[in-house]
Amino acid sequence: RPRVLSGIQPTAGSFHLGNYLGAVRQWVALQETHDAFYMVVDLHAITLPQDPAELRSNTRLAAAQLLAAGLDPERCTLFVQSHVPEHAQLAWIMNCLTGFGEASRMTQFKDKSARQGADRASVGLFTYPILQVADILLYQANEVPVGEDQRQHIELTRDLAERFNGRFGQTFTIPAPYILKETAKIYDLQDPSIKMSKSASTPKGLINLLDEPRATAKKVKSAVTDTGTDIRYDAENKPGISNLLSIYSTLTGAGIEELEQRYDGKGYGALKTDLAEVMTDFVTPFRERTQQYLDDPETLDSILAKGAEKARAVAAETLSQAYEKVGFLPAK
Ligand code: AQP
Repeated sequence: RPRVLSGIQPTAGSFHLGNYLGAVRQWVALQETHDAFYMVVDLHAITLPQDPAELRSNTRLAAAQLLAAGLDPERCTLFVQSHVPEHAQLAWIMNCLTGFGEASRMTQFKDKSARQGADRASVGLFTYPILQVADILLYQANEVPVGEDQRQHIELTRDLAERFNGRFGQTFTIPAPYILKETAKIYDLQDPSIKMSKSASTPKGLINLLDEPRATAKKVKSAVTDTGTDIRYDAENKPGISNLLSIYSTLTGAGIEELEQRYDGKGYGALKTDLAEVMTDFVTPFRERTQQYLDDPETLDSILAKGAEKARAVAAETLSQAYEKVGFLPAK
């Protein structure tokens, strides 16, 4: 079976709708057809300041949400990044293969460091994409299911894998991004020109999956649309309504054209009211399942411990090949 690898940060507390539709939903589907490795990326989280106790509880919370979303530990390997030290070890080698200018071109770093103030941004934030390179290459992943915002990092991964292979001999699989067009980028409900994001969105524009369902329904009903009345998918001229149609279509399985016909002449209000209900039906059981996993931390921790063991077996094998190729003297 081809292999997939992806990760999600534990920082947000709750996943948002963009995380779910852009990435996690695909993870759930891919565990049926692929040898799937998914992780909570706590090493990535500390690129921004974290409260230690919160980081720990957010890591469990992220794992609980992944299980609630449908990941099945029998079908995939679910683990916490810091439980597998090989990530940091391979990242060091990759750091040494990356040009400073090359790393400086990563747009996510530019955006995030600008938001923080360039002087306050950590070196860890700068090398974040290179840790991601190591994450992917350690598992010899063929595909990486992510949202559009990660495409540049996958390109960097491909470049560095080719560079390493070219310099030291065939070692790493060259991965491809797995990005679904319809959900590659979910937009902020109040400002459909920006992606829904935990750090850039306003609270009203961001759907957190663990929020009170009624608050979520309210956000959907007050989503920004345009001045027209017709319900038509047109990302350029009607970005707000197109975003709602994408969300609706993905959550229900109804095609965009089918939705356009269903709401023909009915106005934005009807679409929003129905989407609010669809969203409520989705988040209500999701919250309950998440809470069930949180109520049983022993089971959760044991799932993560088993996942880490499986992940380490693969990661250690790749790392030892890389160490040998680079020329490190084996420890006796
Ligand atoms: N709006 C989005 N649409 C589609 N996919 C998205 N992803 C994030 N936002 C959207 C995808 O979610 C996965 C996990 O994201 P993450 O938590 O690891 O990273 P992130 O990009 O830091 O999440 P945010 O909310 O976008 O954080 P900030 O605001 O800090 O930048 C990834 O596959 C991502 O593509």
